Amino acid sequence: MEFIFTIVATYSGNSFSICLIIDNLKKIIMKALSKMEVEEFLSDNLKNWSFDGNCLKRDFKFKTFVEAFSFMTAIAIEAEKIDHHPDWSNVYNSVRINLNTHDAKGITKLDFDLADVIDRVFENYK
Ligand code: H2B
Repeated sequence: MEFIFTIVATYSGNSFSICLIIDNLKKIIMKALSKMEVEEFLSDNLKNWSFDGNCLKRDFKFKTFVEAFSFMTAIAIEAEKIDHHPDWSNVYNSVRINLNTHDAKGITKLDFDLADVIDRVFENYK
């Protein structure tokens, strides 16, 4: 549906739309990885994340609510840059993050990239 909206935007002269079409196509075509591929990548590269068969998961704890919220804000800025966004929840000083690629209905490289970004951001809060 979003893809169709993007095509409509192209014909109405939006100069960013060709990039958006390519991005959306990439996400639609992008194949979800198998359970084994995901588990293998996690154990080799993202040791702090787990996989429940649906999402990559990690829980984070902070000293205060403000630190937790600041962490989320920093991630939000990075997520916008790569146009890939976490599913998350915050309760006081804890943040629970779930990652998957909605468009591909599974885990893709984008989720590994975002998990890596999140781990790097977290380094500043340890
Ligand atoms: N984030 C995640 N986690 N999965 C997606 O499929 C996704 C996203 N799609 N962020 C993006 C935005 C898409 O809806 C836009 C149009 O690029």
